[in-house]
Amino acid sequence: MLGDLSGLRDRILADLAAASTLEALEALRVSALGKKGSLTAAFSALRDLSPEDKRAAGQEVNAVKLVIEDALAVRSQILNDQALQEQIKAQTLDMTLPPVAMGLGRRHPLSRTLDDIVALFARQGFVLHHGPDVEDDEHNFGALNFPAHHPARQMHDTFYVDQRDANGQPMLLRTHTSCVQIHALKGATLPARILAAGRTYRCDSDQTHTPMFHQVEGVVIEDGITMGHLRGCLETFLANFFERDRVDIRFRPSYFPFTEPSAEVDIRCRRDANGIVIGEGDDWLEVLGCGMIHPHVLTACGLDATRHQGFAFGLGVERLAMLKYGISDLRMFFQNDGRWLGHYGFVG
Ligand code: 2NL
Repeated sequence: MLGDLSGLRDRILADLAAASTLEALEALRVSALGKKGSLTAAFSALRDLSPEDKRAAGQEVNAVKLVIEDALAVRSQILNDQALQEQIKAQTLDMTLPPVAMGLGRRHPLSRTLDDIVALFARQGFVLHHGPDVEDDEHNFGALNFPAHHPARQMHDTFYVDQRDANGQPMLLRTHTSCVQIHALKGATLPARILAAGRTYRCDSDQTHTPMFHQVEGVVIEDGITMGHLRGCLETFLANFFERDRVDIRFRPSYFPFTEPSAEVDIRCRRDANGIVIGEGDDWLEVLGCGMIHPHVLTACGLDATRHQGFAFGLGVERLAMLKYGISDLRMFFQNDGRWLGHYGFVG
């Protein structure tokens, strides 16, 4: 047993050098140094030697054991490093890659709806404008013909922030996207087709209201523009949005401070057991609001209301997304439930 000690050592060292996984290395350790291991057997064989031989042979076996333990430690270090490198490589996330393209996420149905709406109005020549979420009283109310202390201001359930404007009035979170239109109209060259899209805020939360929601608004100022043009613009948009050849709409008289006359727009629909079918049937469904821009609004934007006129409309993105995709609970939009997004989200 002790005779081929150097042969045993060389074989074990060769096996160690060839071990390519930590599991294989552990198996080798057990087969050499374990209870029934080959080197352990060499130690046991010392028992049968004379005391003089035992001493010299014992030192030899011990030396081999130390060499093998060293080799084990070195190989173990190398394999551990390799395993770590592989783990790091496997876990690498390239944050610059679009998650949707990697199959890791979905486009939120609201983002998709908002982009679709903007693209459809862009086809009709509207240019998209942006504005701040925190606004002053003048842009959110004053310029839009909400008189001071008018009850309509309360109707909007405004969120005020701890900051004041140049007139000492508290700043607020915009309650509609119309303020973006005011900013844009103030510097506009005419004719103008202006679109505003984004987040709006009202202190209201129940089954059909969330404190943050999205609007798209359009304003057109052009010589000779009429309510008839407004109707055509909305008919074209709604047919495209709901992917129908044409849709019937009807205008119902309404009231907004910033338009006169004002109308609510209904779309023809049918309600059946599966929900609402848009574009056919004998029912009507309200989809948006619109009107001719009030002269006070034009004046507030520095335009001569005796020479210029225009139309405007506003719509709720959540409402249109719910109708198009058959989503029944508004609050699901904001819960970021992965299962819900997996169902209603969009790939690409
Ligand atoms: C609705 C109704 C509407 C407008 C928004 C507007 C903007 C300016 C001047 C006049 Cl600068 N009007 N916007 C007009 C009519 C209706 O929104 O139900 N939105 C969800």
